[in-house]
Amino acid sequence: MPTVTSLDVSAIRKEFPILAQQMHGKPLVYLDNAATSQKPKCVIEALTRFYLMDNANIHRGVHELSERATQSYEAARGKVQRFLNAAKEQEIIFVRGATEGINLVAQTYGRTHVGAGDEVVISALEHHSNIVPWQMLCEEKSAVLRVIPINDRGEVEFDQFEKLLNRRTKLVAVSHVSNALGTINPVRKIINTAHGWNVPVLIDGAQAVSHMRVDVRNLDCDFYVFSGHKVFGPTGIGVLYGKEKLLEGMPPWQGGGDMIRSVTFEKTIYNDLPYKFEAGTPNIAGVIGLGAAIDYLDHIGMDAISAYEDDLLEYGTRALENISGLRLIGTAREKAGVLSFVIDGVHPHDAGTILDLEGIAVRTGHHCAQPVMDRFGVSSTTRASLAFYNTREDIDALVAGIQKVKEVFTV
Ligand code: 7TS
Repeated sequence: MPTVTSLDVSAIRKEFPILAQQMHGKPLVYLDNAATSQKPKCVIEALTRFYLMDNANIHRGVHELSERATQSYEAARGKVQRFLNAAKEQEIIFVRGATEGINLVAQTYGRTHVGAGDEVVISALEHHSNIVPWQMLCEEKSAVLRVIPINDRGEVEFDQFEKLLNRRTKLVAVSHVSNALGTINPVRKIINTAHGWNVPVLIDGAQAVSHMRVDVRNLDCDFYVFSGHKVFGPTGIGVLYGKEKLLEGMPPWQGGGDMIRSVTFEKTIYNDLPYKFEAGTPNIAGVIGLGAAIDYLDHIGMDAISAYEDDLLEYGTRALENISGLRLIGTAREKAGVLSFVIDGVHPHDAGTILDLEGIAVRTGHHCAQPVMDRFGVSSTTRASLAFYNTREDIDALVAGIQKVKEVFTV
């Protein structure tokens, strides 16, 4: 198998000081990127610089510091717009993360468009944060949640999706990439088909943006959400993209400062997009840090990252397939970033604990996707999840760690 050499991974790793550590006396092998990604120095420096030199509240001060903070904050909105290829900056709403973005859409668009007997369609691959907000909405409105089933590889059954759509369908919400299995969903096809019924589509991109170029105009999705911390940015910041026309028609979610144009006790006039949805002092430093992460990714190139990771995932898949007694959970033909597995006779939690002693960080559990676990008849898996700073050596260390796990459990 040829190695993709377009990324200088050893130079890249120097940008992530956290990786150059030992855990339990072993070099850290960080394979928990689906939970959260590590931050390059430039992101950490952007946060530090903001607090050292530029800290002020935004959109309100006449003084220079506030002006500077506002400019950096709004410049980051432009970076996100270009990163997603959105048509306008006003279509980028800063939120706390993917979870908050989905809840915002459920509580505004959902509450105004979904009524008794209407239907919301999700897939069987969803993270709890793309299930529970829709369940809450459906319960409140006496609407029905419909679920696209998945096959034994962990791929959505597209023909079943087509059958679920009808004139009561008011929204489709699906992940771009599954966090538990790594399946890349055929979102373009899903969006086209839903649009055939005039049904808008929300894409949960939490696990996609760090692995591939995302173009919301090309996808033609109506809403797209992601979290900054999974794309090498800070925690506590995320993005909701929405088509301007839809966002314009939605009521605000939270009320407070910055989201109004004028307030009297009789009537409040709401602010324009995007501020209508950004009540209160936002996570200014987080936004600026996210902007720095996007600059960094632009510099490396999402296409180079995708190609490198595809090769690494292929290498990892082959390596794990060759381990007897190990079963990969999630073998979709289109996958990104995730190797989820179970080992005969070993509880995933025990596997994770032994791997940790070898310096290998993985996640074990249901990955906030319990219905996926149920579908595969397991209560949990061990999940290794990749980023572009991972290497074949990391995979080799994982394989050696798994052998150790097996030794411990066969004695
Ligand atoms: N959607 C998907 C597909 C996710 O993987 C996650 C987090 C979320 C939404 C929620 O993101 P948040 O930043 O708002 O919490 N997934 C994981 C995971 O797989 N392990 O830890 C968090």
